[in-house]
Amino acid sequence: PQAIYLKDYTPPAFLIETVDLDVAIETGHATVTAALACHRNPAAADPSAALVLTGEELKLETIRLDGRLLGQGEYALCDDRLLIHAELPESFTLTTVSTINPDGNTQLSGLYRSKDGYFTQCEAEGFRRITWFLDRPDVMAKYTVTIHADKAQFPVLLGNGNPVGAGDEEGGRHWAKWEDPFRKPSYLFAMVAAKLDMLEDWFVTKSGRKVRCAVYVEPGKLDQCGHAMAALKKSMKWDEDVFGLEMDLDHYMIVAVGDFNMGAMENKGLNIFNTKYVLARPDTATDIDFQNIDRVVAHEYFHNWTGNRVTCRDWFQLSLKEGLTVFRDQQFGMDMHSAGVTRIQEVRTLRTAQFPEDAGPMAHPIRPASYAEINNFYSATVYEKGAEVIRMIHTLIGKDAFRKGMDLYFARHDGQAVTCEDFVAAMQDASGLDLTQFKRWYNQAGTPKLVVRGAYDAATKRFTLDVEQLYPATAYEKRLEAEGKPVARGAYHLPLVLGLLDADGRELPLRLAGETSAAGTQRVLSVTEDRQSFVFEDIAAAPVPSLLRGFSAPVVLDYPYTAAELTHLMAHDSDAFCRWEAGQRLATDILTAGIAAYQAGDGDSLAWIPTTYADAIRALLGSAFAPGGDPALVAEALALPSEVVLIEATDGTVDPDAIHAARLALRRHLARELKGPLAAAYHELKVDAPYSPEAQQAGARALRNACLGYLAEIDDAESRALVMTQFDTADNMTDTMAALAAIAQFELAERDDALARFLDKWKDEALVVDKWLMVQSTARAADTGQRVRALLQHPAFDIKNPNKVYALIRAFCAANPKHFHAADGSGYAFAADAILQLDAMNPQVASRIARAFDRWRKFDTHRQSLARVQLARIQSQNGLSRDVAEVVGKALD
Ligand code: B3K
Ligand code: ZN
Repeated sequence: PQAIYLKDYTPPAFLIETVDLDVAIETGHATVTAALACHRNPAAADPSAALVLTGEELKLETIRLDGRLLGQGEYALCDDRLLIHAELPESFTLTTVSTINPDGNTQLSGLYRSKDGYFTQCEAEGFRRITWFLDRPDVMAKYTVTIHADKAQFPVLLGNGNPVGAGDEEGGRHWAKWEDPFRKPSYLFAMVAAKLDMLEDWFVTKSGRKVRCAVYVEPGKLDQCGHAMAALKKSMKWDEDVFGLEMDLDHYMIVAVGDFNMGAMENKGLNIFNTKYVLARPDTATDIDFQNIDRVVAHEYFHNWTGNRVTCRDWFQLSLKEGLTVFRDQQFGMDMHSAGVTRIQEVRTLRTAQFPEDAGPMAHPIRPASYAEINNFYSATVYEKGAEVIRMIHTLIGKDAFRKGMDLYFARHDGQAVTCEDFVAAMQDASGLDLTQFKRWYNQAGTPKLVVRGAYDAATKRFTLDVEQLYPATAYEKRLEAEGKPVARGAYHLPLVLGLLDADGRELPLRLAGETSAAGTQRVLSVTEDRQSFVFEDIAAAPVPSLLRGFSAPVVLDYPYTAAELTHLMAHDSDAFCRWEAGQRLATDILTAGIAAYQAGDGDSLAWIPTTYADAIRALLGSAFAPGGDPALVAEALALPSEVVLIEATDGTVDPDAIHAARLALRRHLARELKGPLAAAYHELKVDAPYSPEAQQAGARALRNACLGYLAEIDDAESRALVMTQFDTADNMTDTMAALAAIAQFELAERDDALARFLDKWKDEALVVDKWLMVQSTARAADTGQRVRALLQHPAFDIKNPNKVYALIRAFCAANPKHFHAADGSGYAFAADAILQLDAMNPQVASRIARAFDRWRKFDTHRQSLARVQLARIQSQNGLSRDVAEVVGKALD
């Protein structure tokens, strides 16, 4: 597919002042009339450029210029473009009438049918599937929309902004008109015509305006939207308190739909959400689901300022709104739940999804210089690493300067479509810190490695840290180089937050060479050079450095910690992330030895497990019950690095079987060694209060279920009985799923019985059925591959529904490496079959599955040849979408 380049950006030749849409939904089709008030853009490069509108899968009926019907010859249709040949005045109204087919729209982009009615998704380029338009974010207009539909079938008609009229029409139909007072890019347009129930509430803003908040859901599900509503009101309050940002509309609506490609969408005043991020009841949703709802509701709400009021000039700038908004929802999460746990979970996400992306064929900086299909760049890099980049600015300039920078950004750019440079300039001007070098984070791909070495000199009482950055070129730079568009690379500017611990675990006062007195026990070092040294004075004895606190930069840290030092940090570090990280590092070192042992045929001897390891974990478990202990943090620490993380941590060829075997053996070893304390903790942590998803209860459940997971590894009658009892008696979905996930590993009759009972109970709750699918697709049981294939035919599965596809197919391919990378190639063939089938109906979903092949070159030559066959088979498919073609093409490059 053809790549497009950031450097080719030019301003649009025309601008659109107002858009007046009329959408009549009939059986089998919809008629869209669009009146666009246009004028030439004074900033256009070519003042005589032609007007070219974009449209996709539209049937053009008529076109008028200031009311005059245009004849043949006065316009031309070519591919997805509508070219106006007629002479154009400085400003004019262009009115098109087109027919579209929302019922046949399986891509779920544009206007489409779902069970309860019609919904839209316009980001990134879906508006062109509704009408002819200048479908690019730097064209901002005021919109009105009039919707007509059958009244009995689709009683709820919604648009952005305020309702300004409604009425009945003949034939049992009705209409409603909505007007959005704010200028916006087309990707933020939304409309809904459906049968839905509504929960209503009110929020009074800090300046005293009353905002109507409404959550619309499938009829009968009102008892599942209270949490989303509460999350919305908390978000509104938080954004006022922390950033001074107030809701600007009288209506804020959230509509939940079961068929949705991603999580949710921030359309102005009319968010459309995947049901997964709205619906929740204690018996249907887990603690994590409740937390995710908080975060996604907050994220979409925060976009109202970071994304909607100030938007992106072009799609290369996507991280301008996404990185910043993820950062904001992360801060919200840290304030609402446990800050440490939240940060740890984010780092885990980054390592599971973003580090592999940076190391694979789809590597790109948070602001890519080129892409073929923009939908492929709603990536972990743009979102999660984008948020890390914002966080680094926050760390480098501090919270107060950051807030000033935000204020300046809005003062300068409210109502505009801007670039990442504009954001960084506001931060630089507000803080006075030169961010020129920092901007490399926007242009360079790859995860830098920070090689740090410490040296203590007893004679001078100095501790010296030598820091070196490594940032070799990635697939991204290599490709641009080959295309003759090389990217300059250089050292990053990053904050290295650290402390030093003495032998008793106390934090040492820190005085850097050249300073007259010590300032605190934690410092933010500004790393800017390829190699740099930092000297700490007055250090009485060799310290243990606590490095990269709070994960202060998205890098791989290379420091030669000994097992004793790691255990010391696990026990004493004041930084929750560093305590967790020390445990992960210790486990990774042990597992690396275990993997080698399994490859050498000696894994089962367990000689690779240090005798002291179980003691360290015993102490860790005990710390949850000590004064000030935090069960939620201990639960995080008890989780060994996942197989996916271990794959990334492997230097050289990955052996997924050895990784699986070593990790499982270590879990079983801990379960046997710590059976008593695990069982005691399990009983002690039982929550007696009525269910609430708040952090303290959720933390207790998390640790209790982590203990259950370990105990289940013992796999004897006693542990199986414990798991079955929890499954049978749990009164909330968190505990039910924890038990079911353990049961799904058993290859016993109990498993099939439990799965059948679960499905029978929940077959009418689509989101719970997704859990049922996923617990099977991620199981380690030997027959998982066959079972997943069989489930494709199960009535509970539906390939047209993205949530079902993600639960069964994507989870298998992305979160079950042992089976996806099966040595017989069955996992690869399964994925390729699914990708080809999906591509014909929903390229965005197909392309996400295709990303499972990203790391195929890290495996042995046998697996590589099996993967290559499947990738080539996909690539040779006729009519392959641009989405999948880009992913597969880059994988094979
Ligand atoms: N902005 C949307 C994502 C749109 C994805 C288009 N393929 C959700 C979000 O980030 O809030
Ligand atoms: Zn977003």
